[in-house]
Amino acid sequence: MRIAVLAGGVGGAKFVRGVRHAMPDADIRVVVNTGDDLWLTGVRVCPDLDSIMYALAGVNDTERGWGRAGESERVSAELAAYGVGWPWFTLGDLDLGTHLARTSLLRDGLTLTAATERLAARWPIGVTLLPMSDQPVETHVRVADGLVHFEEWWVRHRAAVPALGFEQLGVQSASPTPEVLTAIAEADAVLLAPSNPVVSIGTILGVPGMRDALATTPAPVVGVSPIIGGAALRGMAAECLAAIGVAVSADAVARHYGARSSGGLLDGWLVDTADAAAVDELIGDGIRAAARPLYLTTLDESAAIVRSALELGLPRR
Ligand code: FO1
Repeated sequence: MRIAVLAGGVGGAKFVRGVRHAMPDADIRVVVNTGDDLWLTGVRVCPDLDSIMYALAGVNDTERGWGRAGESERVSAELAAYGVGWPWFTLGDLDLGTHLARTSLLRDGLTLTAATERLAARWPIGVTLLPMSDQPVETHVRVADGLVHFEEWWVRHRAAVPALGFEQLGVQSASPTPEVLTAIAEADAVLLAPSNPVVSIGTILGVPGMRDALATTPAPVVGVSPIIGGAALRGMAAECLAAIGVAVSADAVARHYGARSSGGLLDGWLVDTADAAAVDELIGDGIRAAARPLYLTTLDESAAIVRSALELGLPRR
């Protein structure tokens, strides 16, 4: 079975581990958001690609949710002493190994896709990690006094500075990679991870040509709600949704993605039992909805969510 998953960082990593656990023999290709990427102190940092790679390799810091387990910060302290880089955005020593290797491969002329394949080959991660695009697309947040990189808004300001909107710098000249288009076209099922619907899934969808690929694939497209009972599971999905005027609810996000039968994305949508009341209305709107617990607590629970999404019984078109 071939499964394509659209995913962001921390939430996406947990969900993709669930996909791999539920379908260990499947060909799993993960289309990863690169909107958080940035150049910092001379190296290319790809937060969502690294969060998923480290989690699938089992070397991630499960406490912080990002970066490497057993990390040290000697180089980062030196950078801070020199006043270089972002003192509030810690690049650990092991993590810097990843960024240095990636930067070296990019400087050798590899695409981000090829560089990612080289990095991930170090571990048996069991899935294929595919950057959404090989062209840079960087999410910036419009705040009262200008534009800041997403990571500055997210990490330095903890999203406490109201976001007036989001801009993906470079998106107009970006396109999905051939590998991404093939993964979506050849999939038996396409899953939208419960990642941030604005700055993670939304950024992936914003790459010109991505929505067309999802509209034309014969595979059913099934999403998992990142909102449970009106609250975001993690991160700042609530702040992001507010910034684009979408209500913080499981059915509002489904409607934001749209029913495929009326020109949107979704064939199916999983909501948590707390939002079961929305199921009938969503079905009325052409989205095959179902309710089940959606907390990605354990690996078995994550795998059960994935199986529920795949078992929505949606035929290939
Ligand atoms: N998140 C933080 O809250 N503080 C940090 O200092 C930080 C550093 C960092 C370095 C590399 C990297 O790949 C991720 C890092 N993150 C940090 C997490 C990052 O903000 C998130 O992984 C995503 O960008 C949001 O999903």
